[in-house]
Amino acid sequence: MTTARGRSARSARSEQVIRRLMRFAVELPSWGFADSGTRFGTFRQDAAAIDLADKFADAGCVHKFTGITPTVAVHVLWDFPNGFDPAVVKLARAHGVRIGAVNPNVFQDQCYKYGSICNRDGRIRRRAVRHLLESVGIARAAGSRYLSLWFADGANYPGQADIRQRKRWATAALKKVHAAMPRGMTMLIEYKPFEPACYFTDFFDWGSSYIYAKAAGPRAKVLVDTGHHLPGCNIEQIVAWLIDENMLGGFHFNDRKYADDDLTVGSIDPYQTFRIFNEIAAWEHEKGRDLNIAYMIDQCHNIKPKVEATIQTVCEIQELFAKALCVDRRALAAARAAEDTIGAEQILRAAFKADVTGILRAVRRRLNVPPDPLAAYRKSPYAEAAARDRAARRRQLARAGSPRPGGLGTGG
Ligand code: RM4
Ligand code: MN
Ligand code: MN
Repeated sequence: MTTARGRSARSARSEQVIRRLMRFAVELPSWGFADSGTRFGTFRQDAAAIDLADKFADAGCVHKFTGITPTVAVHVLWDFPNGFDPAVVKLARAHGVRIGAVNPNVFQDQCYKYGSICNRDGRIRRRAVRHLLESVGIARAAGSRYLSLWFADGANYPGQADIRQRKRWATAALKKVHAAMPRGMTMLIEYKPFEPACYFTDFFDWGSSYIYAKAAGPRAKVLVDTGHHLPGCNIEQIVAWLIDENMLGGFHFNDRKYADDDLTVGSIDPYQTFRIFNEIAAWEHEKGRDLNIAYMIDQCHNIKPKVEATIQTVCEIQELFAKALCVDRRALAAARAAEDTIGAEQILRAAFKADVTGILRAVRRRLNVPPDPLAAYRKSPYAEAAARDRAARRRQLARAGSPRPGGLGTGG
């Protein structure tokens, strides 16, 4: 029987969930709007972003429809190929977004064949550190809070490299970079078990990132890219541990089937993303405050239209967090105390299966965005106009003889 008291308790809970979702933001990757492919080739899209202005325009469009993506992560070499111009801060603002995490690139230049900050050659290590320090400067000038580091360093064959020596070189470099960061900046250290180095990578799992971060300094944290784990890995346990150690810096969200597939969040295993959010929601419930981390997307929409795929992703992330916020924590605690395994599991499952459409609608009404952002976007003329405009500009660029701007060729 539904009592009035039950109903009002439920609506108070919903109001809390709505308020939390109003404080939830997801960061978009600039590289998610440009042409991308696999190492076997890239299929181009007319509507793909050509330059940074297009990327900001696309991100601004996603923000307009979803209301929760005010920032855009940038990749130093891809977004500022001719150096950083402070005017881009205004450019972003003109499109209704701000610059988010700054991602240096110490993996593409020929000199990094044998690594960057782990390279045997001190000159290359110093060059990589110089680029990282420049990126700190860019982040400072862009008003960004995050320096987001990913290294392709590693070895391809047993015997090739001294594992411990490389660890020490990386540590020394990170310390230097950390020392140059202004107070309000956080260093995010990402990891990935393989690729492009296929015997080992120098930043291979959360433990390695944790150890590097601890050595680098107090404002260095671990960045969990959900696609960067070996099959079967319990990612939510890693997340729970990092939260408990105050060492979780943020996420690169994506989904995967086999390896670092960079598929759309929720396309393969939405329950896993839910379980990750459940750890966050549990901590927030316990502490009574928001966990201060970066929620970022890192996906490659190789064949999907990019803005649309991004809106799909953002809505999926928001929905999965909403569901995790709906877990009945009191009932869960009681089930655990009674060693009621099935009861506890059912409480999680119930939240995962719950219909949160009403909650999301309420959030979107307050954010002044369409109740179904994806459907609204699909009806809007944005994609068609972008395709027309960008195809024409590409023809012009080709006539002027400038090479087609490259994005990420490897699937990221
Ligand atoms: C990696 C990782 C990083 C991204 C690079 C290019 O797999 O996900 O975040 O910057 O790709
Ligand atoms: Mn990533
Ligand atoms: Mn990746």
